[in-house]
Amino acid sequence: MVVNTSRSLLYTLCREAVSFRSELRFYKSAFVSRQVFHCQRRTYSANGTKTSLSPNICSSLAGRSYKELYELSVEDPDTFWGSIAKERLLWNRPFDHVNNCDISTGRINWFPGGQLNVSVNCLDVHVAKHPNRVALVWERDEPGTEVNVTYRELLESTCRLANTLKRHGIHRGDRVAIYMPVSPLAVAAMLACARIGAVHTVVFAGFSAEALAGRIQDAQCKAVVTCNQGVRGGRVIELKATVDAAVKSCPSVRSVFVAQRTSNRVPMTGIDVLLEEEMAKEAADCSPEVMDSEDMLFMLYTSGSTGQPKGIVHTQAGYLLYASLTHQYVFDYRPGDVFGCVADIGWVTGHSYVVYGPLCNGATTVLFESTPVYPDPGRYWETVERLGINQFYGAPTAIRLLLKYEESWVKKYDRSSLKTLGSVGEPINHEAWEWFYNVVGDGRCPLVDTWWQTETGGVCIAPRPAEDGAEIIPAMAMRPFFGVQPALMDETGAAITGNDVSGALCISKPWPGMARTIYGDHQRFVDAYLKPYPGYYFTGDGAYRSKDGYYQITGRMDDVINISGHRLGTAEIEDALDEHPGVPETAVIGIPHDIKGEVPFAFVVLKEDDSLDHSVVIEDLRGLVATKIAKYAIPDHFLIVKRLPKTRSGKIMRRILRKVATDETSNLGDISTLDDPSVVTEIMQAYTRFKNQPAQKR
Ligand code: 7RM
Repeated sequence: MVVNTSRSLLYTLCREAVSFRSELRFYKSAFVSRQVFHCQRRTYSANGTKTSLSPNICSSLAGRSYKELYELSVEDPDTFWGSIAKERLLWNRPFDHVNNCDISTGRINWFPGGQLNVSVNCLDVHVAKHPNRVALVWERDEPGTEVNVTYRELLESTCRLANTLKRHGIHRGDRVAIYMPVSPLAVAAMLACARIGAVHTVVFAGFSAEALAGRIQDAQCKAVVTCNQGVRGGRVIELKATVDAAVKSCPSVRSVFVAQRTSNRVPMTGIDVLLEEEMAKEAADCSPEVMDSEDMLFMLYTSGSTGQPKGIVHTQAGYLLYASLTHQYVFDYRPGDVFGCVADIGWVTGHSYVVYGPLCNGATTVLFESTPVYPDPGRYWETVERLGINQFYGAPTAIRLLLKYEESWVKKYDRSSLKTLGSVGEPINHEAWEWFYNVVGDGRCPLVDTWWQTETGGVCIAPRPAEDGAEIIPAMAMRPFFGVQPALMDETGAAITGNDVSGALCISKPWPGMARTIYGDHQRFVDAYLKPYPGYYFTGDGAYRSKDGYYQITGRMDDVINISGHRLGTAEIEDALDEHPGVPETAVIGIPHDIKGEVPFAFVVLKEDDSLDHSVVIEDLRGLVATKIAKYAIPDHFLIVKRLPKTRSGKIMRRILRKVATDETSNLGDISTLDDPSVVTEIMQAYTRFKNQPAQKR
């Protein structure tokens, strides 16, 4: 069998699959007709020296193996999830049923009739038992200045913040935008919303004012919680100024709560409230709102294949249960461990594995404010040593960046506290996997490649849990989590049986963590996830099932790219570029990048106008993307072309652009549906001229 371990081969294979926008039938067939080579070098034990499953999944299911538990979870989900939910969550009212779901219409109900409060489950239950246990370790940007927050302190600040929100007219069901870096107050803001039944939407603090405004408008947020400034990698970020610019076009916003991260004063306006000052006036307790299982907990905007980000909705009980169970079993979290997920709270990973999962389990969770290379490339490992981190969960893009430096940046720090390493956000290539496992983990910590999405709420496929001594195959997500039944679909829409096969990755039964809807647009939810393969949840990813029945994710099948683990629709970038008056049309694709995984490549058509200076237009375009979306979304390459390759029905054939931009024009595939095939030569010539330019001019 051909064994090729390079990222680019896998990449090419899965990229081949990619479609014309929304032409599902086309990409189904293109995808399935290609084989993905599965690469197996060495395998590692899934459980290290530890015993298999954490013993206490719940008392009525104690003593069962992974295999037994997994079988029960898919054959009798009601018994499985019902017994766990009863025991692991604190309910105000027990649920009437375990689930009442119809995956074809998108009616997803878990634990109907049940009532609870998420903040109580994350705080009060622990304060009752161990008030002085550290809940949060805030690893601030400047090394050695970390701040510990105990469960009691976090409950108090959550209550003060909740009371502040209430005093300013925020009630159950209202939406609140949180535009803050990772910090204890940001966590308190999320939990304060949960406490009073408000719905938070955290917006990554790197998004532009316009992107923030779009989300606030879509969610009709009544308030924004932010900081005067942020601090990251030694640099100051003007958060409040961005919020000021955003809320100008957001009439729904009545108050902006401003926390002080730095001692600098920033201009204040009439609707601004100094957060800490107001909190100090409020009581340190706040009676929790009793919420129904299926009330909204939060929404989080994520990119799809259209220009409009979607507000993915998660609800209370099912989400919390799924986040906490996966946090425990995927990472083998044990009581007393210090859990270090270095994700930002602006992404779902921060929601489930910095905040909700760990806090529901009473863990000590790290809030990492800095970057992997500040002040130097040893930062992660110096932090691991100083905080005694037991589980380290990060992104392949950071690992790929760090492995370029001397190993001494890792080796000089004591990493003996580490027990589990985790990876998330994009496929992890072999080189990164091996470096993470061998150099960082000294070959002694299981490394789990965890596959999941904003929409899945928590990890769905990961090497653990597994039986005692079970293998881990490098760079493979491998095993479905409890209750998750993956299916691979072929071009006719049928499930592919057997092993050593590839297809569109679906999940065939509802699980408690799955998204419930897209805010304000249930039809879009049904169309995007449930309609493509009736009876299944469609992930948008392709996957390969190995001879042994393990899953390997091959990449997106739609026009979504992944820049440093951040999901972005190419249509969003195109929409920003198309605002330029001299630019009638653009097409953006993703191309492989050593460190970031993928970067955007923009093909730009200019108006017939000799006075346009190309380099000025490109500068304008860069600025447009930065202001409309975020800096990280700016294409790395711009290529000016006369026309785009289109089919007779007017669809851009992105496959051709992808081939050109990755120098793979020897086999362009079928171009018979192109309206005018001569466009291909034209674009190839433009690309050759472009490549021969000095790099800084591109
Ligand atoms: C958690 C998160 C989801 C998309 C998903 C995939 C890709 C995530 C992996 C992965 C290969 C992985 N949520 N993805 N994890 N691909 N292996 N372990 O990232 O909503 O922001 O992105 O990310 O394409 O569909 S997300």
